[in-house]
Amino acid sequence: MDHRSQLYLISPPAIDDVDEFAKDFRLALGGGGVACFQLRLKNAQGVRATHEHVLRIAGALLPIAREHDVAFLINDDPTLAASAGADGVHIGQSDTGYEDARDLLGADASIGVTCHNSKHLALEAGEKGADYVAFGAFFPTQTKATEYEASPALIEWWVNATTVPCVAIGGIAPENCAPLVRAGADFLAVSSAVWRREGGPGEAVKAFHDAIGAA
Ligand code: 3NM
Repeated sequence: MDHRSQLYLISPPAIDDVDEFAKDFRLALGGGGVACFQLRLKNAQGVRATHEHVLRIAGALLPIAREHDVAFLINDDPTLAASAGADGVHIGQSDTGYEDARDLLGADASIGVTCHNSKHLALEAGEKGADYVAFGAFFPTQTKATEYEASPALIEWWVNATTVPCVAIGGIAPENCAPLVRAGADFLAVSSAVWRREGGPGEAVKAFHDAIGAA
């Protein structure tokens, strides 16, 4: 199969020192091959950073994403995504609905929808026009308290059934991503495996590319 998964980075759950994080961000993006970044400032209990804080961090990181031609999404809140000038939003099932998000952000925005492990939710989102559907969690993660478990078979089913891109999420690392790549995941969405990697974020992105290439 010549279809290869692309990398979708999710921010660490908290960014206190944006200048410090900007260095890591540049290391992650510097080697190329990152398609998308989602600013997700929310702890494992689901507590979100203030709008003011998110806007400040977005203001610092958005130009860096632009420099590297990386799409910049904000999680949960389309109004905040619009205020930040982001390229789109990633919405959960309990956030603003897809149609309202589209009305707010316009036809060109990228809007992705969390669908857990549900074919039904994903088909519904795809039919409405979502730019991608996200499935997870594939592996245990400390980044988010997850209620759902997804399997590579779901990805395989999805890519055979539809043309809407799918994002795999949850505990994905270079060491465990091969089954998701082989199943045909369009994107691997990853947080801790990049920002908490011992060798640093640049090495992590390279390790993902090596693993995707070898899968
Ligand atoms: N959503 P990490 S799992 C943001 O299952 C998020 O919907 C998930 O971070 C879901 O790569 C998850 O560190 C955490 O596991 C992703």
